Amino acid sequence: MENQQPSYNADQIQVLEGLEPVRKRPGMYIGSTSSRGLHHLVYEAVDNSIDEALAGYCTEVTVIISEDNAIKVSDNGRGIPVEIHPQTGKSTLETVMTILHAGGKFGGEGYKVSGGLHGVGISVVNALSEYLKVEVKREGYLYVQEFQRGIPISEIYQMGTTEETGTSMYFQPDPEIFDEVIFKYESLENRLRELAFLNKGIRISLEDKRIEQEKKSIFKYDGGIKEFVRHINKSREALHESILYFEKEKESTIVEIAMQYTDSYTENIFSFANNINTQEGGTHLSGFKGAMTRVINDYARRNGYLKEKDANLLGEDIREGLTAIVSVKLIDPQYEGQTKTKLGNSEIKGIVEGTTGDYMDSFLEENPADARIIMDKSLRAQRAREAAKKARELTRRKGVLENTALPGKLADCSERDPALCEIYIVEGDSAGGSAKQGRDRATQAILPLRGKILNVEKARLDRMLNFSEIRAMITAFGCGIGEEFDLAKLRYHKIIIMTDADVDGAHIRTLLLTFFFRHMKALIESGHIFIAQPPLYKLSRGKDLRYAYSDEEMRKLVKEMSPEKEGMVGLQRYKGLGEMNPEQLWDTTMNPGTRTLLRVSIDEAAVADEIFSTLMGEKVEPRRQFIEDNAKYVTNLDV
Ligand code: 0RA
Repeated sequence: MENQQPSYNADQIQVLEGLEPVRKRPGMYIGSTSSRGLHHLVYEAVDNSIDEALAGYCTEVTVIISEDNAIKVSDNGRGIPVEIHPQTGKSTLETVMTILHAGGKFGGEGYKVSGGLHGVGISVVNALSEYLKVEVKREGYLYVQEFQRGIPISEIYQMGTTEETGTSMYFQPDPEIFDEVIFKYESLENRLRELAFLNKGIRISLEDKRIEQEKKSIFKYDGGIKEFVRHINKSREALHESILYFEKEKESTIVEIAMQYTDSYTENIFSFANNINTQEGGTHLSGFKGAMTRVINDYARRNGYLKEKDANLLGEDIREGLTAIVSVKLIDPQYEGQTKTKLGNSEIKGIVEGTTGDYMDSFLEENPADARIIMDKSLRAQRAREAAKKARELTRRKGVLENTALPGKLADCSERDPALCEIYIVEGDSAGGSAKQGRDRATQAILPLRGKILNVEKARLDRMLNFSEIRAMITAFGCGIGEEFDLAKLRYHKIIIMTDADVDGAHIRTLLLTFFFRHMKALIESGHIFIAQPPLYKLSRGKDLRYAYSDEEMRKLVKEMSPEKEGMVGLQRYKGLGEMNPEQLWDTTMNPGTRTLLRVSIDEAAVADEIFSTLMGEKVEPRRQFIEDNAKYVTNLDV
């Protein structure tokens, strides 16, 4: 867009909108005012620097969590222009900071590649910060301007000279807007690592300067998504050494794909559009899958892997064990779907299908040894699928998977509206017994599980169905599994995992979550999976009975209950759910009026995958390393 000379093109006559709507309805612009929305501010600021890098003018982005829990995002790009903007009569800097959606249009860039999930622009960060200071190094000078809740509290001023160029923003999110202003290092770290993988060569660093938690991470991947695939596969056994990779530009869309087969039984494809994780997939993913299925079948026929009489390989056969990153960068992305994470641009399907097809055709021709490995894996998956189908038909004939034959161990509830029903998956028969007696029979069903369930990370679906605990869950939930999964048939809208607060309990919980993640992912995505929070301690003094859910709360309660003499409080540490009687279990953990439930979500699919494959996979060393590195994090990862 030519915006330097004044002209009267229709697309340049636009309403200049101030920032009041952003403060009135923040959720509309950043999704929510929870922790998630708070972190979104950082990503919005970082996206602007990434855009500058993608335009070819910036190599480094640094993010600092300052001692006062504010954020500073800096880059070494060209710096936001400071001259008077013809349309507003103010500096471009002030225009970009104070006018909604001004970023792209006023900045004069052809197109913005990242621009955040909501693509809202830096002015939104300004509007939602109680204080923001922007520094621009440009044309020999350092310029500064300060704002409060989006309103300039200074003119733009010069603060000396500099040979450098770049932009930096320091901002304090507004506590009037956000539920809580506390930044999580791990959340920022995960997203910045992902951005570094998706934008090869950019150095992105994160530094925590808060007292007692000083930390620093630096991410720079010259191999980009190729290294992303290696990272994802580090806890898996790769079937071939090389990582398949290509980057191609077609009709101003950049397609970049990396992949590698592993001996795993699940597919692991992550798709991105303009650096946004498209969790619901979309046209780019369809194009990729379509091309893979077509090219591999063609190759299999041409080279005798499939005989004339053989059935074609299905998409799921050729994707078993495949880890892939599909990343596209395009002009004007359209997002659809429930969570607006499904790419809708129809022209992208053909572009990805074409580029992937061309690349795969030559790769298979030029690398017959790797091609053989891919053929063998796909053919084995096809045979296993056919065997599993037979096994399923057999089990179905025996009635095990039928909705009507509810498992014997299930104590069902009487309510029939699934929206009002809950099912507690309880560890062990004894806790199951207490839960059965303590529950609200109308709405709460109890399914006790005996001992450990099978680690599904190490087995295909057909083997899993041999386990009665797995079958009991499938039949109780009522929504089937695998291809036949149907969320609409779910019999309980809350599925609540209730395990002991010890290592075994955590293990069972992880096994259950892995099972849901791999085979009933929609249950997690649609927010139906919860984790119960049983208390860790019982405190008593005379008739005064209280429960503590953390060590911190326990210490607080001890003080509260015995202000004068500490020794008088009876303290019991619960080792398992079985130590509570039915009434106590109801009071502390199951009563919908007073209990706390944690809803399980998978915002960061690649991270979730890493966690499950590392904790549950075959390789021991990465698991040991992961647990060592993340001892603190693992306790919270699944919620
Ligand atoms: C518009 C034009 C130009 C740079 C930028 C925007 C810019 C914005 C941000 C936000 C964060 N970092 C940034 N870096 C650059 C360049 C105009 C020119 O020099 O020709």
